[in-house]
Amino acid sequence: MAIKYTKEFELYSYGESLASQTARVGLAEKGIDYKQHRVGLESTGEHLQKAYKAINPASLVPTLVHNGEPIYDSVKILDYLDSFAPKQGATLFPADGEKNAQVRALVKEFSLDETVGIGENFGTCMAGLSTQMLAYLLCKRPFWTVVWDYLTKHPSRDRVPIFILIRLLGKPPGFKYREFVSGVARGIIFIEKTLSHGGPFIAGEYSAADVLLAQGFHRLEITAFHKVLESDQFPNIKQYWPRLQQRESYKAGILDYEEDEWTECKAALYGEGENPDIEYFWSEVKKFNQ
Ligand SMILES: N[C@@H](CCC(=O)N[C@@H](CS)C(=O)NCC(=O)O)C(=O)O
Repeated sequence: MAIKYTKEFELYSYGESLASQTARVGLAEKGIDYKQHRVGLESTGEHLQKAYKAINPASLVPTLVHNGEPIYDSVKILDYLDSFAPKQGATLFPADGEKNAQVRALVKEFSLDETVGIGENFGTCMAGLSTQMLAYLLCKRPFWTVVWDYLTKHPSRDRVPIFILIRLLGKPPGFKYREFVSGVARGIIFIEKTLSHGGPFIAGEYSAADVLLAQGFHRLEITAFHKVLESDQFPNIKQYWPRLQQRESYKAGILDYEEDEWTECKAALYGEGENPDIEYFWSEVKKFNQ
């Protein structure tokens, strides 16, 4: 189905969505210019309305539209961009078979891969960390409006009960949140160990796996786990994170799209402090390191 367009590449995305950040960092790394269409998520439910469903029937962001043809899923978008412009900008998926397999394995671990359950890889645990923020944003809308919208318009049956529950409670259930924190602790230890190869990026050379970690680490900052990235317990990460931040794509794909409602939400939930579950994070690190 062709979608109306005025520019060769158009992206439908939301500022602080992890998958949207992946697509925008990828576009920046490939040096591809595009027109951005903002699609509101939890605080407005714009993604559940007919206009966006006509572009993406799954009601998810991002959607890349290339000459009117939609490409869904942030990792597929990275793949598409790399094949479209193999010689332009960074190589996201290396040509060498062994390296390529290594990058793809890392990408599977760090992405919002729908073939794994929520909380079963680092990417979906990072998304889980955001549920405190998502609850805050959902609470901007009346309870019954959220229930109606999600029950009648959200195509993902797995996600509907989660959104309704966090809207009802005004926050994620504590035990569930801790499962995500635990998954992130495990992931951080894995990343630290992987980086001990001594190369500048997670697979040695820059790749799609670094695109995913740029948004993942940015999310750790937003959810007030920022001290994890500065800790002497993770010396490799401490050097690696500034390297990602120094890339132009970090500004172009992430910082330039910060949402005011997330800035407000971060201040309301965490102020200048750390995440209330930070001690639990460190206790999980200690447990896994024993
Ligand atoms: N595997 C997909 C996941 C897309 C996804 O889950 N996007 C989230 C934002 S990061 C979304 O649209 N959430 C809205 C919702 O589920 O209601 C991708 O990587 O693009």
